[in-house]
Amino acid sequence: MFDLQTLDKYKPIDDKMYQVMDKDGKVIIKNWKTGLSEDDLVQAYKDLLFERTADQMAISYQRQGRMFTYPPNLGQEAIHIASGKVIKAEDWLVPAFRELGAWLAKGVSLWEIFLYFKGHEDGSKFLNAARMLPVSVPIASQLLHAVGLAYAMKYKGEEAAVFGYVGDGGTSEGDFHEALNFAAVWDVPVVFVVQNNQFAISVPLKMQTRSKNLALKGLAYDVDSVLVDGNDFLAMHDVLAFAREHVLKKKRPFLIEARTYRRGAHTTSDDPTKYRSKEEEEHWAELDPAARLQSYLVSKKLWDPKDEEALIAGYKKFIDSEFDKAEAYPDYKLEDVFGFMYQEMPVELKRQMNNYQNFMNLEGAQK
Ligand SMILES: Cc1ncc(C[n+]2csc(CCOP(=O)(O)OP(=O)(O)O)c2C)c(N)n1
Ligand SMILES: [Mg+2]
Repeated sequence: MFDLQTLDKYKPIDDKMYQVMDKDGKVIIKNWKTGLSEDDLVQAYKDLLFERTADQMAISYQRQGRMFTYPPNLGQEAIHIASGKVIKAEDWLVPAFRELGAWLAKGVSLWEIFLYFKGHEDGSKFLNAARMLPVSVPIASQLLHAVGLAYAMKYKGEEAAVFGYVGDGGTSEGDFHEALNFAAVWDVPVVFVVQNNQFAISVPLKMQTRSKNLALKGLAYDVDSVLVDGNDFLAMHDVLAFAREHVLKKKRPFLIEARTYRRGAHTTSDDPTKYRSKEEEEHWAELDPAARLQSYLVSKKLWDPKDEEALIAGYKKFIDSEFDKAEAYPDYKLEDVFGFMYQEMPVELKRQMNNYQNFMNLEGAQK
């Protein structure tokens, strides 16, 4: 349980990090209780395994040349699965691009995600996910949209929260600071979730900021903030559930720095062996969120690792069938590349489209 007293105890200025489990999945807080049922805890672990399996297979499809690019989630799943358990249907989810498990919990279909990373914008339609924005590639720009959405909800008198995601690198962007400032000045219910995975592509955190931690950055804007172990599912769930209640009750924003590690590459175009050590990777492998949640569940006699192989085999079949759906989806039409900018296409854009069409009709151009 995380409450106001806990918030007071974990002051970002003291660089204290909220943690429920140690690296072996043992609870380290006396008299700690979770807000989740046993079934929820088991389902959370299954969801984590599903995200991890889908992630590995996505990398493999990309390596087979069947998908353009992909940003791996390995190591950060506890943040995503805890988010999925907390974010309600009426809340908005405003993603960056590395929150796969949270998107799935919101109702996005895996085949849509594959379609998007195959370069097809229809993958952002999210046919079954209400209240979720598309992936935002311009780093941190999404947080301004998150604040705008929260302001609109406040204006309409809606009681719901907005969850906006950003990376550690994103906290160096002006948009991050503008978003925090507006959220605080306008008194809007946004939960900012900073996934501090230690890197912005190849730039390590210590070259990114001189701030002791990233939760501190919220305080200057009078935004309540906390640093939490992002590889600790139980801690993440506590803090996210508290944050949702807090922003709705106080009608104020809240910032969470989730400390984690991107165990994979930045995207499938990256090679992290060029800029980080094996020792560092091994250190973080020991703090892996799946292993810790598994140990916790085993110690509570809620899980038997023997069941995992069959479960994952079933997931793989399903994931393959979702990829087949994405591959069977019709190609986009040339007009679609130009068509979504304006309600009516301006003359200049039409001219460009015609030029492009003519070019594509030249012999050999289609190659
Ligand atoms: C405004 C902007 N600048 C640069 C880039 C190129 N870029 C893509 S991802 C990335 C690093 C982001 O790091 P972080 O915010 O820590 O997120 P992570 O990739 O670690 O999840 C950069 C610089 C971009 N997409 N947008
Ligand atoms: Mg990062």
